[in-house]
Amino acid sequence: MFPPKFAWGAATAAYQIEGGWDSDGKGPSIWDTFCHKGGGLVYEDHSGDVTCSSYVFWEEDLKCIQQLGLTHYRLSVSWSRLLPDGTTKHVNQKGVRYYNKVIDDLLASNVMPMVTLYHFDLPQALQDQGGWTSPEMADIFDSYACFCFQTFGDRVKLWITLNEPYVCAKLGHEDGIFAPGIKEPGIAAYLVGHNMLRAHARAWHSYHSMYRAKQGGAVSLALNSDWAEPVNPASPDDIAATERYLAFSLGWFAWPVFVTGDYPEVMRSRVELRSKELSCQDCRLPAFSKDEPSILGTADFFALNYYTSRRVKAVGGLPEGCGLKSDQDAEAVVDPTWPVCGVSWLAVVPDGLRKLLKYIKDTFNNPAVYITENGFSQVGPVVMDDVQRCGFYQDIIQEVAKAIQEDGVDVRGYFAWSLLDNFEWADGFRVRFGLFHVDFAQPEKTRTIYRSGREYAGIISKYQSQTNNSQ
Ligand code: PNW
Repeated sequence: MFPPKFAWGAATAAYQIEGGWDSDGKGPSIWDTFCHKGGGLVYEDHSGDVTCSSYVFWEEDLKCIQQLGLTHYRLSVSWSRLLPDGTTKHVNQKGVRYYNKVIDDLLASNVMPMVTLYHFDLPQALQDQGGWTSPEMADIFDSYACFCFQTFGDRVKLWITLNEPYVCAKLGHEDGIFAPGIKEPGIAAYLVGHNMLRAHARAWHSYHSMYRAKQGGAVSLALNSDWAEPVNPASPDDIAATERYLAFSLGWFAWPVFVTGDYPEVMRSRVELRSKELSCQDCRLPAFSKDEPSILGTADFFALNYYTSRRVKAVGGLPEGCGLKSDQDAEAVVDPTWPVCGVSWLAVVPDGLRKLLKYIKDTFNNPAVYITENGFSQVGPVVMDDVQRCGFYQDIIQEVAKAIQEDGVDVRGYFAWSLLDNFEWADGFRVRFGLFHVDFAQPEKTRTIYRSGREYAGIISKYQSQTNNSQ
């Protein structure tokens, strides 16, 4: 059983589904630039230029949402579609009109929108001024967030400021495999993470002081985390490495917001130590200023993106080559023999979600939790009759039920990733996460429900009718 007001949702992100990359006055984002560079940064140089054309075919998406019987839909708004140069100096009214229609159509269908302000697509004009490595970004993001609260907040009651700051920092600025493609191991990522936390906090404080009383919504940031267990549960070194692994991923962002207002102690001490060992000028992990609004307490709920679990072991000594990477600071590595399905990084471990939810309850003072993303991908030939994914959704939703009933975790909602097959970042269209198949070869981008989509619709209607009957 699920609580009566449980949110049954699916999620998407603007760059991954909208297309219309330069339509109607939209400014370019860092993903437009990254994809247009070519040279194999993205699988077969795919791009989000057109993708599902949701900018044109929003009403088709709405039909999919209705067909699934969703109570909630998580979408992101494209910053550079609303504010082409990233600042409120110039507002693109056609962008405003588009999202107004999306929001109004959802509400008219009795579907609650959850809106993400930033899902990896920074306006290129802001990247040209240093992007997230610049401390100015906190103020600039705050202005953008206030613009969105002001414009859409009469109808939107669930807000996510930033999606997966970990992925932006690490994949975007350390590994360089996501836009903006910067490879500055161990320095830029910490700086970016820091400015993203400052930006998020600024926006939360603005909502809290200027909009909450009138609009009555809730604001958080979506944090991705794997669940992690030691390779050898009897090894104190592996146990400690597993704790470090979690501290350097989820803890990096969750500790400042939910626990202390600062990074996990083990993260601070390890980065300091290794900075000394590697003769770095300064510690690399920035300090929060006492003169700025606090980071602690700036989330009204816990938003979790969960995909997979890892077995972790300790590594001793400094690895060869560039030793500054944040995962090398953690001195914890993932066991490469852990089985994966679908995309290379996704091992299907449904009970990892239950364990992670319990960990979140115990570590972060029993917050209300929304699972803002969870899903399983298809690679290779299209399988409409995707029984494996039907089993996946059955199993994982069962684990969420157990977390609620047996572990007492306050889970408020579950959002499947994703409503549609879409542009899966560096993997292009090779990897399909949708509950609906999208025919990218057709100009109409025809959406067709997978068997797993029908399965999810069935799960939703089953639980919805149970709660309705018991009321
Ligand atoms: C999330 N990794 O990103 C994003 O929020 C979605 O936009 C994305 O489509 C979804 O997960 C599926 O990948 C991630 O490489 C991207 O570990 C990459 C990783 C994790 C999350």
